[in-house]
Amino acid sequence: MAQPAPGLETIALGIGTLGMALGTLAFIAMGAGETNEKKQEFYIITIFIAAIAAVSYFSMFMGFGVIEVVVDGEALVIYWARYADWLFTTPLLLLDLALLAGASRNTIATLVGLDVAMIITGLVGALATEGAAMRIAWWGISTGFFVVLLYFLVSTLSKNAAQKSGDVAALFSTLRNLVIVLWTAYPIVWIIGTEGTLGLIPLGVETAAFMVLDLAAKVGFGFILLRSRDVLDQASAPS
Ligand code: RET
Repeated sequence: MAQPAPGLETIALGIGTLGMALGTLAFIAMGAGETNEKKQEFYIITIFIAAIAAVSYFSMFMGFGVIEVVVDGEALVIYWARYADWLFTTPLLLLDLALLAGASRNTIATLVGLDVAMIITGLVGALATEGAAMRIAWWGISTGFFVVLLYFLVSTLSKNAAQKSGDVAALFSTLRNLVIVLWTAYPIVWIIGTEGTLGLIPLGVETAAFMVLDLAAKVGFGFILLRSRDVLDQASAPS
C-alpha cells in the first residue's frame, strides 16, 4: 500500500533529530582530548544539551510525546515532549553562560529557578483545558518569569562577565545576545501557534519554526562557545 507523503511536521522532526544527533557527535569530537577539568565542564554540559534534544526529537518523530487537548470543543495537538527537553536543556544552556561569566552559586540558582518556573508554567498552559483565556493567562505567567530571567542576564550576569578578560566578556556578550533574540521567539511562536488557540500558523509551520529555533539555540550556541578554545582557557583560569 502506498504510504502518505510525510507532512511538514514529520520532515521538521526528522531534520531536528538529525541536526541534534550530528551536533552531539561534533561536540564530542571537539571535546575529545581536552584534559583541563574546568574546560571539560563546558563540553560535558553542551554535549548533554544536544543529546537530550536528539532523544526528544526522535521521540516526537516516532509519534511519542504528543497528546490531544480539547479546548472550547476543539482538539489541539500538543507536543509535551518539548517541555521535557526544555526543562533540562534550558537550565544547562544558562549554566554554560553562567560559568563563562563566572557567576556565583546564588545567581546560577536564581537563573535556573526562574527558567524551570517558566517551562513548567508554559507546560501547564499548553495542557490547560479550561478555555483559551486560561491558557493565555498561563502564557502570561510564564512570560513574566522569562522577563525576570532576561533581566538577570543583562544585569547580574553581564556585570560578572565584565570583570573577566576582554575575550571572555566579548564571547559572553555574543552568546547572551543570541539567547535574548532566539529565546524571545519561543513565546511568540507559542501564542501564534496551536498552543495559543489563535490558529494563526498551522502545526506543521509551528513545528518547523521550533526546529529552526532549537537547532540555533543549542547547536549554533554550542559551536560558538566550544570553538573558542583559548577563550574557554581564560574563562576557566582561576581569577
Ligand atoms: C514557553 C511558554 C510560553 C511562554 C514562554 C515560553 C518560553 C520558552 C522558552 C524556551 C526556550 C527553549 C530553548 C530550547 C533550546 O533549544 C514555554 C514557550 C516565555 C524561552 C532555548
